[in-house]
Formats: sequence, C-alpha cells, structure tokens
Amino acid sequence: MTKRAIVAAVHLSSVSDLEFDASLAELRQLAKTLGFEVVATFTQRRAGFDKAAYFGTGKREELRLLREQHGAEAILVDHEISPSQAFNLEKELGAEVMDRTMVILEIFHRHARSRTARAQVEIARLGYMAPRLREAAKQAGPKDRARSGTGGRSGGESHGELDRRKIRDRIAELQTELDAMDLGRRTQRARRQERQGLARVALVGYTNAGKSTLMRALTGSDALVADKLFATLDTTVRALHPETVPRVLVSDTVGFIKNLPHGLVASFKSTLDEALEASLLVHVVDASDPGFERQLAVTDEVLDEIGAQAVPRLLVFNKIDRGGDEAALRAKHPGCLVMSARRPGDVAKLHGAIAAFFQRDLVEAELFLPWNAQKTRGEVFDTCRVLEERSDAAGVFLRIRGEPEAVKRLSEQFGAPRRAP
Ligand SMILES: Nc1nc2c(ncn2[C@@H]2O[C@H](COP(=O)(O)OP(=O)(O)O)[C@@H](O)[C@H]2O)c(=O)[nH]1
Ligand SMILES: [Mg+2]
Repeated sequence: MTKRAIVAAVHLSSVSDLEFDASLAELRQLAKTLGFEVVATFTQRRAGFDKAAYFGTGKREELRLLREQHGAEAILVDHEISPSQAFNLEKELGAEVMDRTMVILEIFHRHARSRTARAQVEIARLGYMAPRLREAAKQAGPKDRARSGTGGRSGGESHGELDRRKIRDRIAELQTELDAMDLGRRTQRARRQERQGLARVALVGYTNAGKSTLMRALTGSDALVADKLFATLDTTVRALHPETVPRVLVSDTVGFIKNLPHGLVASFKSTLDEALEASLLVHVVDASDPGFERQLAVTDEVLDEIGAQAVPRLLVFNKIDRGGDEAALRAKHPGCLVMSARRPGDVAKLHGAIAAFFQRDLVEAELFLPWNAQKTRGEVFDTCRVLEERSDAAGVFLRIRGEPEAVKRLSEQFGAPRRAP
C-alpha cells in the first residue's frame, strides 16, 4: 500500500526560486522512488530554520492541519534537520518525519547490491542514526536510565549508551570488511566475467531526467527478465523490446541527486556499480532543466571517478517536447540523440541506436557441439544469433553471429575447423 506524504521545506532567503523549486521537485521524485504518494507541498519563507522544530510555530500548526486534511502519514523535509528538530516536529504533527538525508539513505539502501555498496550504505546509515538514537534516549529521560539500572546491563549503561557503543563497533567492523574487500575489485571482476557476453545497457543521469520512463518505453511495461541466469540481478533489469540480437538488457540506476548530502557521496558512488558492468551507458539529460549543462558535467566527472571512463556512452537529451534548442545541442554534442520519451518515434530511434551499438562489431564463427556438450547450446542461443544449424552422428554444427568476446570464448572451446571451400 502506498503511503501518503507531504513534501515540506523552509525557503531560505539566500536560495533563488529556481533552485528551491528544483530541489522540491527532486524530493518529490525521490519520494515517488520510495513508493510514497506525494499529496501536497508545503513551504515557508524564513531567514533561517526554527531552532526547535524547523518551521515557525504558526506554520507548524498549519502543517498539522494540512496533514490531517490529507491523511498523510509522513512529512518529508527538504533539508537535513537535527535529531531534536525532527523529534519535536514529529510530536507536533503526529506523523513520521523524514529529512532529505534519510530519504536518500533509504533509496541507496534499496539499491545497494554489491557487498561493497551495502557496507558503505550501512556505514552512512549508522552514522546518521547514532545522534538520533542519542536524542531518543535523551527524550526518554531518566526513566530509561532508572529502568536500565535494574535491567541487568553492567555499569549502569543507558539504552542510548549501549546502542551507541554497538553502532560504533558495527561501523568499525564494516570498515574493516570494506578494507578487506579491496574495494570489492575482486568480486566485481568475477561478476563481470560471469556476465561476459551479455549485452548490457545502464541508464544513468540525474533524477527526473526520464530514465525510468525510457526504461519502460524501451522494454515494454512488464517484460521482466525472469531467466534464471539473471536471478541475482535487480528487478529493474529488463530486456530491450522488441527483442534484438544479441538480446540487450537494460538497467535503471538510482540516478544522480542535485543536493546530495556530503556524507553520502561514497555510498552513492557504490550504488553506481551497475554502470561499471554495462557495455554501454545511456546518459539521459533533461534538456528542459535550466541546470542541465552542469548536471551533464558532474555526471561525466563522477562516472570517470568510479572507473567508468572506458565504457562507451550515448548521450541522450530527453524532454525536448518541453522546449530546448535541438540544433544547438546537436552542434555542441556530436553524436547525441535529442528526443522525447513521450514520442514513440523517438523511443524507436533510441531502441535502434542501442541495438546498432551491439550489432556494430558482431563476428561470425562456426561451432561444433558434440552430443555430450549440449548444455552449452542454451548459452549459445542466449548470447549469439544462430544463423545455421546442422547435426550429424557426432553432434551439432552451429554457425553463429555474436559479440566478439562471447564468440571467441565459445570458439576456443567448440570452434569447428573451417571447411575447405
Ligand atoms: N514532457 C516530458 N516529460 C517526461 C519525459 N520523460 C519523462 N518525463 C516525465 O519526467 C518525470 C520524471 O521521469 P522519470 O522517468 O521518473 O525520471 P528518472 O528519475 O530519471 O527515472 C516523470 O513525471 C515523467 O513522466 C519527456 O520526454 N517529456
Ligand atoms: Mg527513476
């Protein structure tokens, strides 16, 4: 069941309307990603945050009424607020309060797949939780201490102290794990080898650029890849539809976030693993966003930082139906695609460009699979296009066309001697 949420923010005088609106729009998008239905947006102009509860007294009452009116279960605040501000706000509003950092942490938590990514996100979450537990313990007051004094804990430790110590230990443990993982390089390499020969595309770019929309348009709404080969992959991996040869798998990434809290940068990069495994990155840019040039530059920079500079990229300027200078974009970024996810013809062009990328350097080979090697048959059909198939008493001849890497691997094992002309 979707939870209703109100997105709320103090508009500081130092922040332009444009920036403020963009940030709110992004938070709404992030909320949607988390499965919230955003029922209202609530703002207050103020020189600074209220020390006690973020919004001023009168505005808090207004927000409480708005919350009741909409039956909202959560208030999402577009800043990182202090534990006591969050606590006071929750008490007054009678709803769960999540600040921007918590929303982002929750999204990263859901998207972290590799061990490295999971450890990094957990460290960030624990670091975020620690002061909040302290606040909760403080609010619980002396009763908590009195109770815990008789509760068998040694040294008269309060709940809070004990939890804090546990958190510190856990962070240290995770850090050791991370170091031992050698930044996950080995696992990554192993995983990449495992998926060699699979044609994979990752959609990257800022939130709200239209990645998920394009993903749906490119793959057909519910064409979930249920093949057991991909059982370990996230459900956001789908095959290009109509199907192509080789079959191309598309994955959606978390997306870049405009106001990413500093402490989350490492976790964010980790969740981008998906991008490293792709053979092609489709970099989606919202051409109608006034800040798109800077976003484009930041995305490129971060991709380079995580070691994705060697992965070919296709630059896609989306949302051109909302305006934007198509000719200027083409002139400035040769080879880019300017499109709208709302136009089926444009989506077909993108589909074509992706398919062409993977067909560009396909090679042909002949294989001979003895009858006792029929297990490999499935793999051949999954990764290559079979142009011809003949069998005799000893096994099956296959003429295949596919990606050089896959064809080479198969040929090394099952290459058939070339027939004399
Ligand atoms: N006008 C217009 N809106 C679009 C286009 N592509 C996506 N959108 C809208 O932009 C918003 C964000 O899209 P989404 O796919 O969720 O972005 P993501 O955060 O990159 O996954 C949604 O409201 C989409 O309907 C487009 O080409 N034109
Ligand atoms: Mg999305």
